[in-house]
Amino acid sequence: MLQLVYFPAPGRAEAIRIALELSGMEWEDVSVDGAGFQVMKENGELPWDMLPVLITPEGTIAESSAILRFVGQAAGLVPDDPYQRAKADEFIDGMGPLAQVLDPTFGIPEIEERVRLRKALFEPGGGGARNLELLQRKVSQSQTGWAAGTDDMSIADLKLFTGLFGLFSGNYDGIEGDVLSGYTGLLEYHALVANEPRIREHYSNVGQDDIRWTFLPGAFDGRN
Ligand SMILES: N[C@@H](CCC(=O)N[C@@H](CS)C(=O)NCC(=O)O)C(=O)O
Repeated sequence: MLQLVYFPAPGRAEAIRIALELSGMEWEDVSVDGAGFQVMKENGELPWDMLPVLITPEGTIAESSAILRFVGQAAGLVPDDPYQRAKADEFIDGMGPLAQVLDPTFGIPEIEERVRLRKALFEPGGGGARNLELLQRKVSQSQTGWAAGTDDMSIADLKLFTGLFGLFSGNYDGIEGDVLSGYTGLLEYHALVANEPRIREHYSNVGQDDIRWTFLPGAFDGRN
């Protein structure tokens, strides 16, 4: 039995959750709050003092991308071809700056200041907008439509789909879904992944009021 431990949000665990579901392996989704996180940290249960971690019979794996590669293999989402596998890895590693774009805003206690800084991130020239433009360029250059140009959907797509569109769920004050209306290439990519049969099935019980609404087909239609 595998246990994925994270906070009760999609965040850095969501791509892993999809891959675990698609892998058919037995696993448990374990949610902890801030206090639970502190306990794990103080007990030395977190290899890099952070979540998510995957607890396996052999030991604990940390770092969301490493866990994704591990479970993605079992889900058939790691390309067999070495070049394609390297391109998927390249894409995942290249997404680092997107994951970090909000990090400096989390420690800001005043909501007005947090909202102001986050809105600025997605205005022209902001760090968030630069990441969106880069990612849009990457997906538009793909010959197959999949993020890393692989023949089929790969772990890079799970990482991009959840990591990018999850930012616009409303969970992060100041980041609204209408930001994406100017990024038609990213919205086309959203449609490709959200309508992929395995992804569609995975989110089939999710409603519009769920935090995961951003992963549903047509989620951003008419939001401008
Ligand atoms: N590079 C790590 C980053 C993990 C990370 O930033 N985790 C955050 C939650 S998304 C965390 O554990 N924060 C708690 C803290 O640092 O106090 C990964 O991708 O797994």
